[in-house]
Amino acid sequence: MSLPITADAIRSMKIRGAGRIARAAAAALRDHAMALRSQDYDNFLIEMNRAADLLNATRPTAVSLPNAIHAVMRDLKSVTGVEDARRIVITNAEAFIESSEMAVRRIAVMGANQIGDGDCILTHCNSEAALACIIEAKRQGKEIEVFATEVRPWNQGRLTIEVLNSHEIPTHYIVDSAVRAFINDMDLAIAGADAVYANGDVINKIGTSQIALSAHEARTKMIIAAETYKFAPRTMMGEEIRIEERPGSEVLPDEIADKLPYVRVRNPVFDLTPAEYIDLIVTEVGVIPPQAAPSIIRDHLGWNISMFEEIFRIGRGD
Ligand code: RUB
Repeated sequence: MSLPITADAIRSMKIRGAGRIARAAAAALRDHAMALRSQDYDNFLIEMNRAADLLNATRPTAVSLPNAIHAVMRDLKSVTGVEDARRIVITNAEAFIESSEMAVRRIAVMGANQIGDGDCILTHCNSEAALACIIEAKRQGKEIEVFATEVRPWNQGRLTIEVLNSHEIPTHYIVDSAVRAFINDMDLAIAGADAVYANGDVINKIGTSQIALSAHEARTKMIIAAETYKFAPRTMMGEEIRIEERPGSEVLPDEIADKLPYVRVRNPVFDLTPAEYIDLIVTEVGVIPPQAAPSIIRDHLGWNISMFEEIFRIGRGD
């Protein structure tokens, strides 16, 4: 898929879900590097940075996107020739895609350990990582049942019930507002993540925080399945992650909204679940309490104090 087509597909949510977005961006950068004709290194860098900026601007919340772009583009300044630079992009992109797929497989096994025989599981949105845990539990022979939410306004829950159905997992499909009515029947709730803050707070599909709150009240375990590249290094410096707000027409058709001049539709796509409402985060490098997020950022995303010093130096104008 060409760069503008991939960017458009991410923006319009034809490609969606933090992991898929990250892999699509990595593949688009790889293909772009392969297609660029320039033999001039500086020009190649300018073109690649332009491509990275285009992809980065498609959706603002999933940190997997800038993390994937960083993983593909890193080391580019350590070479001086176009062919070396092209090779670095291709190698990095393929390594990222492979490790991302491997991460989901590892999360599946560790997440399945959290699921017991006979468990009833609530899931929200359509998370590849969360679903992988459920599917693995079923593959291990555990008798499980799932409650899947509808996920207004995009109805990602329909994708989820198709996946669960294809694995012959007994599933109940509920509207988002029915979560509290059923939460006492659940053994655990499991969702994915678009971003994990350094303090362990998690950003995921709108409604996740209500589920976590209900789960907390009902003493139901709340688990997040998240690859390490969903953790947000820049939150170590106190940076905030922007919650995407999409057009109101996704919630209320324009022909109705136009007749209601005093009504403004709000359509935030994600929300933030405080770490205190999350029991565990299942990553490909282990199952951690949310409070251990800084060690993931330091040890697995290579974010260290020298980077802070570099940023502070720039800040002081040295
Ligand atoms: C998708 C969403 C998913 C996370 C994790 O939102 O909130 O739960 O991205 O997904 P949208 P995954 O549909 O708006 O992209 O585990 O597949 O990376």
